[in-house]
Amino acid sequence: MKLTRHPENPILLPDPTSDWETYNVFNASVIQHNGLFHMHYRAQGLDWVSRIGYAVSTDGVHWNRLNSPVLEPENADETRGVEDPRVTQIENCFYMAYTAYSGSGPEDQDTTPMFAKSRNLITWERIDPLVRGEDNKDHFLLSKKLNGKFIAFHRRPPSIWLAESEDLISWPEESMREILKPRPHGFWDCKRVGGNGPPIETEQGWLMFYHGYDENHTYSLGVCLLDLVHPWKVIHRPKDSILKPKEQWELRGDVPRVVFSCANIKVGDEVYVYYGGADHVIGLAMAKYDELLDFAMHG
Ligand code: BMA
Repeated sequence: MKLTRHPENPILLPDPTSDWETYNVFNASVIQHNGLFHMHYRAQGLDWVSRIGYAVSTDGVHWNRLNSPVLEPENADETRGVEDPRVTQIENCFYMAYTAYSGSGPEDQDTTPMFAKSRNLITWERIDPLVRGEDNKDHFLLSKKLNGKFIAFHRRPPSIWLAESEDLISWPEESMREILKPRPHGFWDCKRVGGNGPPIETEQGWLMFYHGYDENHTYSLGVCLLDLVHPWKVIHRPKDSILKPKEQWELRGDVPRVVFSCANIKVGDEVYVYYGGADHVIGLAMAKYDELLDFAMHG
């Protein structure tokens, strides 16, 4: 099972006439709300600082962008940028997980996994980080609370972890569990793994998308199925990836050989996966929902 690339790829390009999204647009979150697709994406401009831009679409392919970012660095944790947004709607509120990048301090501790909230997808209010003082990113919230608790996925290198919180402020260490590790040498996901976008709820379990990279620093995408009630339990993990860098704009850009995703949404009988190509542009790849689920269960 492989995803099929949309023929109009890449679907979003940097804008050389802008000062904040001049060089790169990548790693986009997309959700559907009130009949529109809403995208939040990471952008880099003349100062090479990452900001988060916003665009809307009626078909998920053609976008109308807002001309200024919706989230910009605001404090010392974010001096070098706000990165890799992942938006989840829970009840009537939107939550954005993003990586604050300070660019100072030890190299493995200069990112902070942050959360912000919004009622309109445009104005965002910062909440709190999931943790501080450790190398941690690739975090996002599950679309449902379980047992009254928010569930977050996050990444403590080299694995995907899960955490629980009653209030999005305190994430007790006792709730943190390692749920998916890299596979042995030779696999596409043998060095590190991290979650993509909020998983899709299915009758068989949470359909979770993740990225992995290998010895050549090639980032690819894959899926696994998590238990509906105990999402820290992996029901099945297919061996093969579902997308590997192949197109010119995935092989060459700001960082070579990267497909990196922050969004996977069900659209009718298909799943749309949005991804950054080589940290430079945004692409879309799709699959039939039934085929993808079958692969996640038996692949
Ligand atoms: C990861 C993240 C992503 C980036 C990827 C490839 O660690 O920082 O933002 O797309 O590396 O460079």
